[in-house]
Amino acid sequence: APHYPDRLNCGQELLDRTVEEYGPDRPALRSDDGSVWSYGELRETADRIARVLTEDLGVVPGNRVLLRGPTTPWLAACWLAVMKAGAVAVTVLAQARAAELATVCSLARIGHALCDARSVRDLAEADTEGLRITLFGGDGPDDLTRLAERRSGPFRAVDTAADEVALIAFTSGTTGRPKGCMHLHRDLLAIADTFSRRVLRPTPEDVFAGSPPLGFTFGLGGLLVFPLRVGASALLLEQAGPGRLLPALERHRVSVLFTAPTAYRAMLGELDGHDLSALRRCVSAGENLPAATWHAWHEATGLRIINGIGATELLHIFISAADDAIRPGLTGVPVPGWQARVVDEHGEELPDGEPGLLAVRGPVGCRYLADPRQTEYVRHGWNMTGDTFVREPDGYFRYVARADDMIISSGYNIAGPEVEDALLRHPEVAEAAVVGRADELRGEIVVAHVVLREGSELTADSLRAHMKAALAPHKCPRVFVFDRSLPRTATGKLQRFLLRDQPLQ
Ligand code: 3SK
Repeated sequence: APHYPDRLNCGQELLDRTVEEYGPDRPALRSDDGSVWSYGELRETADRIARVLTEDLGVVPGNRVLLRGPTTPWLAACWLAVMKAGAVAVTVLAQARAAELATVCSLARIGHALCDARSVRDLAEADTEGLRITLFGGDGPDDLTRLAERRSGPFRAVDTAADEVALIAFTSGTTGRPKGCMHLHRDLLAIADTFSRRVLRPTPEDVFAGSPPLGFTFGLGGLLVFPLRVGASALLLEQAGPGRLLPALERHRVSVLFTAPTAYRAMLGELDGHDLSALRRCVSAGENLPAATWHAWHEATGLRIINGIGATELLHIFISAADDAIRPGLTGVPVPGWQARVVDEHGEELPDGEPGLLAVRGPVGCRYLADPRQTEYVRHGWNMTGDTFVREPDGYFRYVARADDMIISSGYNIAGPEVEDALLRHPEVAEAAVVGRADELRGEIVVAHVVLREGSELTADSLRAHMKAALAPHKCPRVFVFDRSLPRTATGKLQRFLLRDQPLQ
């Protein structure tokens, strides 16, 4: 695991030290309109914002500052400014509405918010007594953009302890009250010095891009922390749906891509005519990557997707594999610096080959802000991610399902993702989600929700025949439901509980 000095400011490390090492002229942040901020410009903007925070807004070290807006260079500069000012960035997804924002502001005792002028409505409507909102990108006289113009000169990063809280990343999960995951200055460097440095291995020439927003730690790492740590650049896209991503990858000659399995599948249908010759690294996380998707992407592009599992609680990816170490359909091995094992409900390690609960530990741990669920997540010194995995005899970890998504039918344990992988191997299936539904006779039955590719007229009978050829009979879905889309969270995770609760026609 990486070691850091006791005093450490991650904003200083990611920005000032990178400028020192690589010079101010290298490109740092790119936008889809072709504009580029060099490292020198990024540092100057972040320093101006840090001055506004400390000199105009009265922010002092330890204050919590909510950051809200689409993924833009200004949002990134605000994040770096908050770090350098020794304050705590509080992030929440753009999709969060007034009620969730009010909960977050009261839980995290937020005094200040820096908010993109386009994203203010819900925040302004939220019941957030005492919150001071400063907008950026607008045209008001008090807009942060104006205030920052009036402040200049280098800002010396506050001398923070390596284990001071730097970030509170809120996750709403699939259900329940939002949880704030507190991360330290050293944690933000640790994700760059473990997954990024040891598995991804970027160079200063790389151009990063992807779909997860900066408000999701998958995006914060992949689009800001990792490129900055090595002096590379990142293309920040405000709209990064598959339709936008593909042309942007081509136009900006992106070499490192971060996105989720659904986006890889969606891009597969649109690849024709796009020049992706600059692309050399493709990272997939946020959801399980089915082997069918890995192979289809490899066949179409020649690129081997780096699969990974991460969590907001642990900031970024902790099991993965790259290059020749990749085994399609498996997640990989613990990232150097991390440990993982499969345990039973008492925390006892299970033999290889037996499915159980994934337990991990490493340089970053789960620290919920004032939340009793802390003791469910951290048990016996291990972080319990809530996933069921199998450790293969060669040490590779294979994803089975979310622990609460296992289907039990006629006494058999069935993992939805295995059935989904078989569905996705049918060329006319675009998306698939498999859930268990209560059944008097069998306890649960396997139900497949399927989205077909455009123009497909595939019937349940032919899909049933495909599944019978692919899987043991007890795993084959009894019911097929054809949907136009599948319900997903703002971070792209399938909301299986909504499918389970949906009435069958
Ligand atoms: O939540 C996730 O799935 C995730 C994946 C990779 C990195 C970070 C996160 C939060």
